[in-house]
Parts: sequence; structure tokens; C-alpha cells
Amino acid sequence: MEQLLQQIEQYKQEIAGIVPNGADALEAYRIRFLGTKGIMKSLSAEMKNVPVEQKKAFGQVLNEFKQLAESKYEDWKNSLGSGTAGKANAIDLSLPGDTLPIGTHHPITLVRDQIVHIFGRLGFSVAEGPEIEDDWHNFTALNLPENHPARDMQDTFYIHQQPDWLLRTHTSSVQARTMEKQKPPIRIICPGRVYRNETISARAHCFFHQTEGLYVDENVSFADLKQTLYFFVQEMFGKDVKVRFRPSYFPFTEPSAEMDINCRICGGSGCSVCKHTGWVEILGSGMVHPKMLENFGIDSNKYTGFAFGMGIERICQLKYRINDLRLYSQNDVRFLQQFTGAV
Ligand code: 2U9
Repeated sequence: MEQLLQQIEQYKQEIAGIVPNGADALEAYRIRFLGTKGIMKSLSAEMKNVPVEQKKAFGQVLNEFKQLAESKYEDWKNSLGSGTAGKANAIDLSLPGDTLPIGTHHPITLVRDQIVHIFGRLGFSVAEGPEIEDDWHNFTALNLPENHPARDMQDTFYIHQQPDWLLRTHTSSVQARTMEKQKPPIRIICPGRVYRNETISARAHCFFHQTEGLYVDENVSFADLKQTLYFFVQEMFGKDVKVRFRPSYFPFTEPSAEMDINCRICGGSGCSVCKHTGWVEILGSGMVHPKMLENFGIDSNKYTGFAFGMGIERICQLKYRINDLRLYSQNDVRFLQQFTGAV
């Protein structure tokens, strides 16, 4: 009993010394003194240990203390509505709202939209397809039968439970799906994310973005391919851009060619991006292999076509001088905030 009275006296002094401030402190006070596991509750629980003859006196002290703690709480609460502490917490609905920071477009989105826009002006429409593909659409239908060495060019992520399924290694599967259901003329571009089993570094990533294109009609020629791609780079990089085509190999096209442009970083004088050659490769292309047209029931005597593929990150690198592929997926706001404006 002695001890309890002493304790209550201490609490009273503590309460008397409290200077009321913000709502958070008030709530902390309420929990400490008046809460379901608070001081008041535990003092009341002591009643059972007090000798019978002292119960009445202890009850009175406790009651008095309870009233003191409660009135402190009420006064404090009321003061929040009017005093300085209250003003700090009160909401003034007449004030203008906080402006939220405006987001920016990801550079990959900016460049993809620009590519779509440029080819859109030439009559290409966007086609899309699944990122989880089957072996047929990603490889076999594209002239890459099982054991074909070119399959090794693209280390593939296979789905464990379903070995026939994989993460697409290129968006060529979208062209395959389009040729399956649509007859010529076909004029599409296929932007999208692709996956390859690569160790992540500044120069390689296990996913990146491509835009591929396909044009199949009567009388489509290599000259059409060259002019289309020349128009594209002029629109993307400026009229002064220079191009060159080099013979290459892709299983889906014959003949095939890679296209270089003069280095946008150093202007041709030599830098690490162009490996001091003055030229950078930006895309692969070629005339659609007749066998591929036949795979999809398109008469290769009547129709011809061209196709191309490019990495969006590569175009971004040249436009914005982004030299580390990891920056695209780290989502560091300091990086992302640098890209403003719509296309
Ligand atoms: C069909 C017919 C033709 C797609 C093509 C390329 C050339 C090419 C790569 C360049 C760099 C992609 O980002 S990259 O790895 N692509 O060079 N792609 S022709 O040709 C097709 C595809 C599908 C039915």
C-alpha cells in the first residue's frame, strides 16, 4: 500500500509537469495512462492485493488520481483545437494543395514511341505477341530447326515445367504469329521486351527491348528495304546521318545486311562507342527467306518481303549517350528524371 501511494504521487507530479503539445504526444499520453494496458489499469489491478481494511482508502486515492489523469487528457485535447499546438496539427482546407512531382517517360518508352511514330508514317502498324513463347514460333518456324547452330547465338531461358515454352529471344515470333493469321500485304513493326540468358554487365543484360519490322507484298525489293531504313535513321538522328550496309547472315533473311550509321557520339573522329571506326551498327535486316514465306503458306513466287530488327537500348545509347545497360532497369530516379517531354 505504502509503495502504491508513493508511486501514484510520482505519477501525479509527472502529469503536473507535462507541457501539452501536439496530437502525437497526447495520444502517447492517453496510451500510457488511460489505455487498456496503461498505468490506470495496472493500478486498479493492484486492488486485489490491498488489505481489506485499506481498500476503501486506496479506492479513493485511485479515483482521485484517475480524475486528475482524465481531466489532464480532456484539457489537453481541447487545447489542440485552439492553442498553438492545435494550429500546428489542424488542417486548413482553404490552403492550396501540395503539387505532386510529375513523372517522366522512361527513355526506352520515348525511343520506342518515336520508332513507332516514324514507321507509322510509312504505313507500318504495331503488332504484339506473348513474351512467353513456344519453341515453334520463336525458333522452328523461323528457319531455326532443332540443333541448328544459330539457336546457340541466343542463349535461351526455358520454362522448367514445360520445356517447349521459353521466354522469347526476339520479337520475330510476333512476325511469325502475324504471318500465320494474315495474308499479304503485311506491314508491321513489333516492339517488345526479349530475354537472353546472359550475365548482366554494362554491355549485356538478360532482358532488353527490340523493334522488328516486316513488309511482305508483291514487288517488295532490296531498294525498298534500303530506302525505308534510310528514312528511319534520318528521322531518328537527323538529315545529316550517313549510312552503310554490310553483308551479314540471319536465318530468316537472304540476302541479309547490317546497317551502320556514322557515330553520333564523336561525329566520326573516333570514340569508345564506335571503337574508333567512326561507324556504329544499329540494325540487322534482309529480304525474307522464301522458305519462311512458304512456312506460312505465302506463295514466294508471288510475294517478297523485307525484315529488320534493332535493339532499342542501342538507339537510346546513341541518342542519349547511355553507356551502361544496367541503368535502364535500376530505376534510379536521378537517371529517370533526366528524360522529360513526350515524343
Ligand atoms: C520473320 C521474318 C523475318 C527479323 C530480323 C534481324 C534481321 C536482326 C537483330 C539485330 C540486333 C535483333 O536487337 S537485335 O539482337 N535482328 O538483325 N531481325 S531480320 O526477320 C524476320 C523475323 C520474322 C517471320
